[in-house]
Amino acid sequence: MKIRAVELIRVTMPLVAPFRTSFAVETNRDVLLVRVETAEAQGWAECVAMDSPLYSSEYLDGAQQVISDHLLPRLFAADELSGAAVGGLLAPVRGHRMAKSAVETAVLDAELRAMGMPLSQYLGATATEVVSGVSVGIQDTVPELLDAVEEYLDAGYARIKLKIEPGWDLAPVAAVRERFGEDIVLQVDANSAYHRADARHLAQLDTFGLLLIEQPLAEEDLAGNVELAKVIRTPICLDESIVSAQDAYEAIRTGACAIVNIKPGRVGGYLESRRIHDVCAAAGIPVWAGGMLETGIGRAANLALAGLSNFTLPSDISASDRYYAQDLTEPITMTGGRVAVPTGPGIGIDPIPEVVTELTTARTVIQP
Ligand code: NPQ
Ligand code: MG
Repeated sequence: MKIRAVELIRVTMPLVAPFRTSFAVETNRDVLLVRVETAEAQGWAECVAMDSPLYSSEYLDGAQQVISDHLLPRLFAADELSGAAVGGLLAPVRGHRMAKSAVETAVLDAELRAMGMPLSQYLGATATEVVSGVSVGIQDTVPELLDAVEEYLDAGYARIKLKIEPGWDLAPVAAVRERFGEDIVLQVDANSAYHRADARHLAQLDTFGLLLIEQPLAEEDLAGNVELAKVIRTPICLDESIVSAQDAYEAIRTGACAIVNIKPGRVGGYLESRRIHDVCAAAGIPVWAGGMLETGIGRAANLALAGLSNFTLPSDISASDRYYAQDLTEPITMTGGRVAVPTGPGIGIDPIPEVVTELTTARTVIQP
Protein backbone atom coordinates (compact mmCIF):
# COMPACT_ATOMS: atom_id res chain seq x y z
CA MET A 1 0.00 0.00 0.00
CA LYS A 2 1.19 3.51 -0.82
CA ILE A 3 -0.34 6.83 0.21
CA ARG A 4 -1.38 9.10 -2.64
CA ALA A 5 -2.57 12.03 -0.56
CA VAL A 6 -3.65 12.95 2.94
CA GLU A 7 -6.33 15.50 3.66
CA LEU A 8 -6.42 17.25 7.04
CA ILE A 9 -9.86 18.65 7.80
CA ARG A 10 -10.64 20.92 10.75
CA VAL A 11 -14.22 20.85 11.93
CA THR A 12 -16.03 22.70 14.72
CA MET A 13 -18.83 20.76 16.40
CA PRO A 14 -21.26 22.62 18.68
CA LEU A 15 -21.94 20.63 21.86
CA VAL A 16 -25.57 20.11 22.95
CA ALA A 17 -24.57 21.60 26.33
CA PRO A 18 -21.35 22.99 27.79
CA PHE A 19 -19.13 20.23 29.24
CA ARG A 20 -17.24 21.28 32.36
CA THR A 21 -14.32 19.35 33.85
CA SER A 22 -11.70 20.24 36.46
CA PHE A 23 -9.58 21.66 33.59
CA ALA A 24 -11.96 23.43 31.19
CA VAL A 25 -15.47 24.30 30.05
CA GLU A 26 -16.07 23.27 26.43
CA THR A 27 -18.95 24.59 24.34
CA ASN A 28 -17.58 23.58 20.95
CA ARG A 29 -15.48 20.55 20.08
CA ASP A 30 -12.79 21.36 17.52
CA VAL A 31 -11.81 18.22 15.67
CA LEU A 32 -9.07 17.26 13.22
CA LEU A 33 -10.07 14.60 10.70
CA VAL A 34 -7.40 12.70 8.79
CA ARG A 35 -8.35 11.21 5.41
CA VAL A 36 -5.75 8.96 3.80
CA GLU A 37 -6.06 8.15 0.11
CA THR A 38 -4.47 5.05 -1.40
CA ALA A 39 -5.00 3.42 -4.80
CA GLU A 40 -7.37 0.87 -3.26
CA ALA A 41 -9.36 2.78 -0.64
CA GLN A 42 -9.52 5.80 1.59
CA GLY A 43 -9.20 5.72 5.35
CA TRP A 44 -10.59 8.03 8.02
CA ALA A 45 -9.54 8.90 11.55
CA GLU A 46 -10.05 11.60 14.12
CA CYS A 47 -7.34 13.26 16.21
CA VAL A 48 -8.66 13.59 19.77
CA ALA A 49 -6.42 16.44 20.92
CA MET A 50 -8.28 19.43 22.38
CA ASP A 51 -7.83 22.91 20.98
CA SER A 52 -5.81 23.83 24.11
CA PRO A 53 -3.28 21.66 26.00
CA LEU A 54 -5.42 21.26 29.14
CA TYR A 55 -6.20 17.54 29.30
CA SER A 56 -2.62 16.66 28.30
CA SER A 57 0.26 18.46 26.59
CA GLU A 58 -1.07 17.87 23.07
CA TYR A 59 -3.31 20.38 21.29
CA LEU A 60 -4.84 20.50 17.82
CA ASP A 61 -2.65 23.04 16.04
CA GLY A 62 0.44 21.30 17.38
CA ALA A 63 -0.88 17.88 16.37
CA GLN A 64 -1.66 19.12 12.88
CA GLN A 65 1.82 20.57 12.47
CA VAL A 66 3.48 17.38 13.71
CA ILE A 67 1.37 15.33 11.33
CA SER A 68 2.21 17.43 8.26
CA ASP A 69 5.86 18.21 8.99
CA HIS A 70 7.10 15.17 10.90
CA LEU A 71 4.80 12.15 10.63
CA LEU A 72 3.53 12.08 7.04
CA PRO A 73 7.01 12.54 5.46
CA ARG A 74 8.09 9.33 7.23
CA LEU A 75 5.11 7.43 5.82
CA PHE A 76 5.53 8.87 2.33
CA ALA A 77 9.13 7.59 2.34
CA ALA A 78 8.04 3.97 3.05
CA ASP A 79 7.79 1.54 0.11
CA GLU A 80 5.25 -0.89 1.53
CA LEU A 81 2.96 0.77 4.01
CA SER A 82 0.56 -1.06 6.32
CA GLY A 83 -1.21 -0.08 9.51
CA ALA A 84 1.03 -2.41 11.47
CA ALA A 85 4.16 -0.72 10.07
CA VAL A 86 3.16 2.83 11.04
CA GLY A 87 4.23 2.56 14.70
CA GLY A 88 7.78 1.61 13.81
CA LEU A 89 8.08 4.27 11.10
CA LEU A 90 6.91 7.00 13.51
CA ALA A 91 8.86 5.77 16.54
CA PRO A 92 11.79 8.20 16.06
CA VAL A 93 9.36 11.07 16.75
CA ARG A 94 8.99 11.43 20.52
CA GLY A 95 5.59 11.75 22.11
CA HIS A 96 2.73 13.28 20.08
CA ARG A 97 0.67 10.16 20.60
CA MET A 98 -2.68 11.69 19.65
CA ALA A 99 -1.19 12.82 16.33
CA LYS A 100 0.38 9.39 15.75
CA SER A 101 -2.83 7.60 16.65
CA ALA A 102 -4.84 9.56 14.08
CA VAL A 103 -2.33 8.83 11.32
CA GLU A 104 -2.01 5.14 12.18
CA THR A 105 -5.78 4.71 12.40
CA ALA A 106 -6.42 6.36 9.03
CA VAL A 107 -3.82 4.09 7.36
CA LEU A 108 -5.29 1.04 9.11
CA ASP A 109 -8.81 2.02 8.06
CA ALA A 110 -7.74 2.34 4.41
CA GLU A 111 -6.00 -1.03 4.56
CA LEU A 112 -8.94 -2.80 6.21
CA ARG A 113 -11.49 -1.25 3.86
CA ALA A 114 -9.42 -2.52 0.93
CA MET A 115 -9.39 -5.99 2.54
CA GLY A 116 -13.07 -5.83 3.53
CA MET A 117 -12.23 -6.57 7.18
CA PRO A 118 -13.80 -4.81 10.20
CA LEU A 119 -11.39 -3.17 12.65
CA SER A 120 -13.04 -5.17 15.46
CA GLN A 121 -12.06 -8.43 13.74
CA TYR A 122 -8.53 -7.18 13.02
CA LEU A 123 -8.06 -6.30 16.69
CA GLY A 124 -9.52 -9.61 17.89
CA ALA A 125 -12.70 -8.24 19.43
CA THR A 126 -15.32 -10.80 20.41
CA ALA A 127 -18.22 -8.69 21.72
CA THR A 128 -20.93 -7.40 19.40
CA GLU A 129 -21.99 -4.62 21.75
CA VAL A 130 -20.45 -2.52 24.48
CA VAL A 131 -21.95 -1.36 27.79
CA SER A 132 -22.50 2.38 27.52
CA GLY A 133 -21.85 4.84 30.32
CA VAL A 134 -22.05 8.61 30.40
CA SER A 135 -19.69 11.25 31.75
CA VAL A 136 -21.54 14.04 33.55
CA GLY A 137 -19.79 17.40 33.73
CA ILE A 138 -19.44 19.63 36.76
CA GLN A 139 -22.67 21.64 37.22
CA ASP A 140 -23.35 24.99 38.89
CA THR A 141 -25.64 23.43 41.50
CA VAL A 142 -26.53 20.01 42.91
CA PRO A 143 -30.18 20.20 41.72
CA GLU A 144 -28.94 20.78 38.16
CA LEU A 145 -26.67 17.76 38.51
CA LEU A 146 -29.55 15.59 39.73
CA ASP A 147 -31.64 16.66 36.72
CA ALA A 148 -28.80 15.80 34.35
CA VAL A 149 -28.20 12.39 35.96
CA GLU A 150 -31.93 11.62 35.90
CA GLU A 151 -32.09 12.41 32.19
CA TYR A 152 -29.21 10.02 31.44
CA LEU A 153 -30.62 7.25 33.62
CA ASP A 154 -34.00 7.64 31.91
CA ALA A 155 -32.26 7.43 28.54
CA GLY A 156 -30.87 4.06 29.66
CA TYR A 157 -27.20 4.70 30.38
CA ALA A 158 -25.80 1.79 32.37
CA ARG A 159 -23.28 3.76 34.38
CA ILE A 160 -22.84 7.34 35.56
CA LYS A 161 -19.46 9.04 35.86
CA LEU A 162 -19.35 12.32 37.74
CA LYS A 163 -16.59 14.78 37.02
CA ILE A 164 -15.19 16.06 40.32
CA GLU A 165 -12.78 18.72 41.59
CA PRO A 166 -11.99 20.23 45.01
CA GLY A 167 -15.25 21.86 46.12
CA TRP A 168 -17.38 19.59 43.89
CA ASP A 169 -16.91 16.07 45.19
CA LEU A 170 -18.46 14.71 48.42
CA ALA A 171 -21.71 16.69 48.26
CA PRO A 172 -22.64 15.93 44.62
CA VAL A 173 -21.73 12.24 45.01
CA ALA A 174 -23.76 12.02 48.24
CA ALA A 175 -26.72 13.74 46.57
CA VAL A 176 -26.68 11.37 43.58
CA ARG A 177 -26.53 8.30 45.85
CA GLU A 178 -29.27 9.72 48.04
CA ARG A 179 -31.57 10.43 45.10
CA PHE A 180 -30.93 7.40 42.85
CA GLY A 181 -29.95 4.77 45.41
CA GLU A 182 -27.25 2.17 45.88
CA ASP A 183 -28.04 0.24 42.71
CA ILE A 184 -26.85 2.69 40.06
CA VAL A 185 -23.29 2.10 38.90
CA LEU A 186 -21.39 5.24 39.85
CA GLN A 187 -17.79 6.41 39.47
CA VAL A 188 -15.89 9.71 39.57
CA ASP A 189 -13.15 11.36 37.48
CA ALA A 190 -10.90 14.10 38.90
CA ASN A 191 -8.71 14.72 35.84
CA SER A 192 -5.66 15.25 38.09
CA ALA A 193 -7.30 17.89 40.28
CA TYR A 194 -6.05 16.56 43.67
CA HIS A 195 -2.74 16.22 45.51
CA ARG A 196 -1.24 13.57 47.75
CA ALA A 197 -2.20 15.71 50.76
CA ASP A 198 -5.89 15.25 49.81
CA ALA A 199 -5.77 11.51 50.56
CA ARG A 200 -7.84 11.74 53.78
CA HIS A 201 -10.40 13.91 52.03
CA LEU A 202 -10.71 11.49 49.11
CA ALA A 203 -11.08 8.58 51.55
CA GLN A 204 -14.47 10.08 52.49
CA LEU A 205 -15.68 8.95 49.06
CA ASP A 206 -15.32 5.35 50.27
CA THR A 207 -18.76 5.37 51.88
CA PHE A 208 -20.50 5.86 48.50
CA GLY A 209 -19.70 2.47 46.95
CA LEU A 210 -18.04 3.89 43.86
CA LEU A 211 -16.87 1.53 41.11
CA LEU A 212 -13.64 3.53 40.87
CA ILE A 213 -11.98 6.92 41.15
CA GLU A 214 -10.29 7.99 37.93
CA GLN A 215 -7.03 9.97 37.74
CA PRO A 216 -7.08 11.66 41.16
CA LEU A 217 -3.48 12.95 40.99
CA ALA A 218 -1.11 14.58 38.51
CA GLU A 219 -0.22 12.73 35.33
CA GLU A 220 3.40 12.25 36.47
CA ASP A 221 2.64 11.25 40.07
CA LEU A 222 2.43 7.47 39.78
CA ALA A 223 3.99 6.99 43.22
CA GLY A 224 1.36 9.29 44.73
CA ASN A 225 -1.31 6.76 43.77
CA VAL A 226 0.59 4.01 45.59
CA GLU A 227 0.39 6.17 48.73
CA LEU A 228 -3.24 7.11 48.09
CA ALA A 229 -4.21 3.46 47.65
CA LYS A 230 -3.07 2.80 51.23
CA VAL A 231 -5.57 5.38 52.50
CA ILE A 232 -8.65 4.87 50.29
CA ARG A 233 -10.65 1.71 49.56
CA THR A 234 -12.23 2.96 46.30
CA PRO A 235 -10.24 1.37 43.45
CA ILE A 236 -7.92 3.79 41.64
CA CYS A 237 -8.18 3.89 37.84
CA LEU A 238 -5.61 5.74 35.77
CA ASP A 239 -6.34 7.69 32.60
CA GLU A 240 -3.86 10.55 31.85
CA SER A 241 -0.96 8.75 33.59
CA ILE A 242 -0.96 5.74 31.26
CA VAL A 243 0.38 6.61 27.82
CA SER A 244 1.93 3.26 26.87
CA ALA A 245 1.88 -0.48 27.62
CA GLN A 246 5.14 0.09 29.51
CA ASP A 247 3.39 2.64 31.76
CA ALA A 248 0.52 0.23 32.34
CA TYR A 249 2.95 -2.52 33.29
CA GLU A 250 4.79 -0.21 35.70
CA ALA A 251 1.61 1.19 37.26
CA ILE A 252 0.27 -2.30 37.86
CA ARG A 253 3.60 -3.65 39.15
CA THR A 254 3.96 -0.84 41.69
CA GLY A 255 0.31 -0.90 42.77
CA ALA A 256 -0.48 2.58 41.43
CA CYS A 257 -3.79 1.43 39.94
CA ALA A 258 -6.30 -1.40 40.04
CA ILE A 259 -8.09 -0.46 36.80
CA VAL A 260 -7.01 1.19 33.51
CA ASN A 261 -8.97 3.52 31.23
CA ILE A 262 -7.86 3.01 27.62
CA LYS A 263 -8.10 5.86 25.10
CA PRO A 264 -6.34 5.09 21.82
CA GLY A 265 -5.44 8.74 21.18
CA ARG A 266 -3.72 9.10 24.54
CA VAL A 267 -1.56 6.01 24.03
CA GLY A 268 -0.63 6.42 20.36
CA GLY A 269 -3.16 4.19 18.64
CA TYR A 270 -5.29 1.08 18.57
CA LEU A 271 -2.34 -1.30 18.42
CA GLU A 272 -0.73 0.15 21.56
CA SER A 273 -4.23 0.07 23.10
CA ARG A 274 -4.40 -3.64 22.42
CA ARG A 275 -0.99 -4.12 24.03
CA ILE A 276 -2.25 -2.29 27.14
CA HIS A 277 -5.36 -4.46 27.09
CA ASP A 278 -3.15 -7.56 26.96
CA VAL A 279 -0.77 -6.42 29.73
CA CYS A 280 -3.78 -5.68 31.96
CA ALA A 281 -5.50 -8.96 31.10
CA ALA A 282 -2.37 -10.92 32.02
CA ALA A 283 -2.23 -9.10 35.37
CA GLY A 284 -5.94 -9.52 36.11
CA ILE A 285 -6.55 -5.77 35.82
CA PRO A 286 -9.88 -4.81 34.18
CA VAL A 287 -9.95 -2.09 31.53
CA TRP A 288 -12.65 0.10 30.01
CA ALA A 289 -12.94 2.38 26.99
CA GLY A 290 -12.58 6.09 27.67
CA GLY A 291 -13.91 8.90 25.53
CA MET A 292 -12.68 12.24 24.21
CA LEU A 293 -15.95 13.66 22.89
CA GLU A 294 -15.30 11.91 19.60
CA THR A 295 -17.50 12.28 16.54
CA GLY A 296 -18.90 9.12 14.98
CA ILE A 297 -15.53 8.56 13.29
CA GLY A 298 -13.58 8.18 16.52
CA ARG A 299 -16.47 6.62 18.41
CA ALA A 300 -16.86 3.80 15.85
CA ALA A 301 -13.18 2.88 16.12
CA ASN A 302 -13.35 2.96 19.93
CA LEU A 303 -16.27 0.53 19.81
CA ALA A 304 -14.18 -1.96 17.82
CA LEU A 305 -11.48 -1.86 20.50
CA ALA A 306 -13.97 -2.04 23.37
CA GLY A 307 -15.13 -5.40 22.01
CA LEU A 308 -11.91 -7.05 23.30
CA SER A 309 -12.48 -9.49 26.14
CA ASN A 310 -10.82 -7.64 29.03
CA PHE A 311 -12.98 -4.53 28.51
CA THR A 312 -15.16 -5.68 31.38
CA LEU A 313 -16.19 -2.34 32.92
CA PRO A 314 -18.77 0.05 31.37
CA SER A 315 -17.37 2.43 28.75
CA ASP A 316 -17.49 6.19 28.28
CA ILE A 317 -18.81 5.50 24.76
CA SER A 318 -22.18 7.24 24.79
CA ALA A 319 -24.59 7.79 21.92
CA SER A 320 -23.82 10.61 19.46
CA ASP A 321 -26.67 12.69 20.88
CA ARG A 322 -25.00 12.84 24.31
CA TYR A 323 -22.69 15.43 22.75
CA TYR A 324 -23.94 16.37 19.28
CA ALA A 325 -27.29 17.27 17.74
CA GLN A 326 -25.70 16.53 14.36
CA ASP A 327 -22.83 14.04 14.20
CA LEU A 328 -20.45 13.81 11.25
CA THR A 329 -21.71 10.27 10.60
CA GLU A 330 -25.05 8.53 10.91
CA PRO A 331 -25.70 8.81 14.65
CA ILE A 332 -24.33 6.13 16.95
CA THR A 333 -27.21 5.07 19.14
CA MET A 334 -27.59 3.45 22.55
CA THR A 335 -30.39 1.04 23.46
CA GLY A 336 -30.82 -0.73 26.77
CA GLY A 337 -27.50 0.67 27.96
CA ARG A 338 -25.55 -0.78 25.04
CA VAL A 339 -23.97 0.44 21.82
CA ALA A 340 -23.34 -1.93 18.90
CA VAL A 341 -19.83 -2.61 17.60
CA PRO A 342 -19.78 -1.63 13.90
CA THR A 343 -19.63 -4.55 11.47
CA GLY A 344 -18.58 -2.87 8.21
CA PRO A 345 -15.02 -2.88 6.82
CA GLY A 346 -12.43 -0.73 8.63
CA ILE A 347 -13.94 1.53 11.26
CA GLY A 348 -17.30 0.62 9.75
CA ILE A 349 -18.80 4.08 9.40
CA ASP A 350 -18.51 6.94 6.91
CA PRO A 351 -18.62 10.68 7.34
CA ILE A 352 -21.57 12.40 5.68
CA PRO A 353 -19.89 14.67 3.08
CA GLU A 354 -22.44 17.51 3.31
CA VAL A 355 -22.23 17.63 7.10
CA VAL A 356 -18.43 17.64 7.06
CA THR A 357 -18.43 20.44 4.46
CA GLU A 358 -20.89 22.50 6.46
CA LEU A 359 -18.86 22.28 9.69
CA THR A 360 -15.39 22.54 8.15
CA THR A 361 -13.27 25.54 9.12
CA ALA A 362 -10.09 24.60 7.20
CA ARG A 363 -8.73 21.86 4.96
CA THR A 364 -5.35 21.06 3.43
CA VAL A 365 -4.16 18.32 1.15
CA ILE A 366 -0.66 16.96 1.63
CA GLN A 367 0.98 14.88 -1.08
CA PRO A 368 4.20 12.88 -1.21
C1 NPQ B 1 -11.79 11.92 30.53
N1 NPQ B 1 -13.52 12.49 28.86
O1 NPQ B 1 -12.16 10.80 30.72
C2 NPQ B 1 -12.24 12.76 29.36
C3 NPQ B 1 -11.77 14.12 29.42
C4 NPQ B 1 -12.21 15.14 28.47
C5 NPQ B 1 -15.79 11.92 28.46
O2 NPQ B 1 -14.98 12.52 30.54
C6 NPQ B 1 -12.95 18.38 24.73
C7 NPQ B 1 -12.14 17.40 24.25
C8 NPQ B 1 -13.40 18.31 26.02
C9 NPQ B 1 -11.75 16.34 25.04
C10 NPQ B 1 -13.44 17.16 28.14
C11 NPQ B 1 -14.73 12.34 29.41
C12 NPQ B 1 -13.01 17.25 26.82
C13 NPQ B 1 -12.17 16.26 26.33
C14 NPQ B 1 -13.04 16.11 28.92
C15 NPQ B 1 -11.79 15.21 27.15
O3 NPQ B 1 -10.94 12.37 31.29
MG1 MG C 1 -10.64 10.62 32.54
